[in-house]
Amino acid sequence: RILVTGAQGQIGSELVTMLRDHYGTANVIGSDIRKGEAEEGPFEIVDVTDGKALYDAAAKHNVDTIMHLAALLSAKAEAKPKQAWDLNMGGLINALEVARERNLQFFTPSSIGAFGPSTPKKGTPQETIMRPTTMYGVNKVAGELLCDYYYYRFGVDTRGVRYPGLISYVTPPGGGTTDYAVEIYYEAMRNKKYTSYIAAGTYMDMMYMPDALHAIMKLMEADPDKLVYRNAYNISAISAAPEDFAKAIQKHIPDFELAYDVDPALQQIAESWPDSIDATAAAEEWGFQATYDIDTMTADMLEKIQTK
Ligand code: VAH
Repeated sequence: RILVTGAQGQIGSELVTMLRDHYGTANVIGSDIRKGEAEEGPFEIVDVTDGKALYDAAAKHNVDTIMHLAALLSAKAEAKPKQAWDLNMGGLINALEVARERNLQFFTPSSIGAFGPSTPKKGTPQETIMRPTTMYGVNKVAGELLCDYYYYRFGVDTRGVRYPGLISYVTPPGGGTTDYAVEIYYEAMRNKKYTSYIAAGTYMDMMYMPDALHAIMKLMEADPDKLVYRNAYNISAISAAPEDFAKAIQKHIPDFELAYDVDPALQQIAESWPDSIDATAAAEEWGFQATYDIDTMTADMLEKIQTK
């Protein structure tokens, strides 16, 4: 039985659905600071900065796994760094404490945002320099170290992946630097035009949500003896800049136009992150593989947004 925090978020909302399809609705408990209207299965209103509330939710449903997704993403975290620290680190240590006290398996994502300007940008290694220049990145590096600590010190089975920018059509993302890559599809459908706040030629790792969710399943079901890194694995699928999305969209909407109005703060964040990271360790240790490339993702995104 699994407790998912951040169940109303971009990843959490689809993760709950996928887990319920896999393990049965009654076995997946969603939780977030507020309840969505269309909640089908078990749900608890939990503020993850309240450790007791988190413990009580895990105990009430007698879960054996916590998947901790509640967090502030990079752009929002840069606007409100102290609140980001309190939620991202306070929530994480509360969730790890519950996992320790109740002997739960644990998943939380890191991000390409854990890397900084001094990190090699192309083929970023699994083990490399990590001196991020954003509060979000500081939270992700500290989070990785904290999760490894709970594994080595207390034997908590913690596992994580470093997510690229995630693209999805179910729940609009909030506050991410990479979210231009989601907005562009909606604007392409609505107006056949999008003005990007990230400059041309700015490469970042990206991934379609189905691959992101599949990676969690693969990692959590992997043989623990094969896991060297645990927190957290580089994974990626696509390395793209805004013009690459435009080219892929124009195959479906030929007169789609991309314009630029660069946001200096978000551009600075994007430039501090890698262009393409190396995911060999994940492939070797637990069989990670992405299935969507920018063309198959674009076809699916446009089709799903059209029906939405
Ligand atoms: C963000 N989408 O932009 C998230 C993610 C790598 C980017 O961490 O903050």
